[in-house]
Amino acid sequence: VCFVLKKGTKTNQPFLEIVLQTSLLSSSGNHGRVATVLVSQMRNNATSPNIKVDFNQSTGVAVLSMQSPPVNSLSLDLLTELCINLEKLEMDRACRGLIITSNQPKVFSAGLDILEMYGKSPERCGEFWRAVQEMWLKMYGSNMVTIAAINGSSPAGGCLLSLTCDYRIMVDNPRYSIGLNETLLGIVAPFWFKETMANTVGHRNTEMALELGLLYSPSEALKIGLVDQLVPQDQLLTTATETMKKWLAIPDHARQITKSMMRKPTLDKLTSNREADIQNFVSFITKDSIQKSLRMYLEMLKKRKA
Ligand code: CO8
Repeated sequence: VCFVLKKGTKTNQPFLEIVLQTSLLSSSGNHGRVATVLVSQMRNNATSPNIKVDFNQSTGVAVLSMQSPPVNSLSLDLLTELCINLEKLEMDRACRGLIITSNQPKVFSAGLDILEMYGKSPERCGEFWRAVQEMWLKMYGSNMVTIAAINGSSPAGGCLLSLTCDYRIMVDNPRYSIGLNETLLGIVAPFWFKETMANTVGHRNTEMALELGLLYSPSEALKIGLVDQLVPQDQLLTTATETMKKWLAIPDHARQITKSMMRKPTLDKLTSNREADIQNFVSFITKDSIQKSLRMYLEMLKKRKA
């Protein structure tokens, strides 16, 4: 079934679900979780617990909203749902564009769920990291036109998620920030985070940003090209929709081949090193000193709130 069905193949819902189940089970080994999410998706075609998808058949554009309170932190559950929905859209011939945004106030995504990396077994950490890789591979390698409509803060993994898109539009509110701030947590952004950033803002900006764990205001982010456009909150989705029209006016095959030419070298590096990258992550994140740094960061977040 996997070989027969591709994006562009006419298919029906049950068939599509079989493909998704096959591919996700083989990559995550997470049988119970995937099965649960699939069952809930079959009940409600457009919404899973932490993700809402509005697909407009006439424009060919889907709006995917993350709705995982309080801050859309990328937990294993959210990542799994994200991957399932992305795969579903990718395989739907009618879907040519994807706008990704947040239904949470003030936050696009707080990045990877720190609780998934703190006090967890090596096996669980490995499972989590595979899901992070899967999300990145699907987003960065997507054939769809992808636009991030960033309506709140977007640190670390949240920034990475928006960097995987073809175009980024951010709400112009100085209280929001975006950047790869991993070093502030005492952890190190892996090579594919770094390359996604460098492919967008260049080597020098990335070097400074990553070493210092910089979080940029929207206007600073615009200045270095980390985002492409700033808009007031109430114009975010209309601007994203208008921008999408421009991108969709380009013939799909020419745009897709060009995108692949730009991104393939980076994608290939992770694809051919996935297992080693998981091993690196697990041995790094489970070190006592790194666990201590994460605990201190979590405590800092709590104190800041109080
Ligand atoms: N993971 C888990 N919980 C989180 C996270 C997170 N990333 N971010 C916030 N929370 C929790 C808070 O602790 C708080 O919990 P509680 O209600 O129990 O006290 C709750 O979410 C709400 O948070 P805030 O009160 O801080 O919400 P605000 O609206 O005031 O602020 C922010 C929102 C700006 C997003 C703020 O929460 C924040 O700065 N969060 C931290 C973001 C961050 O630093 N993320 C980095 C994650 S690491 C990552 O993505 C890449 C890791 C790569 C690993 C590589 C290793 C090799």
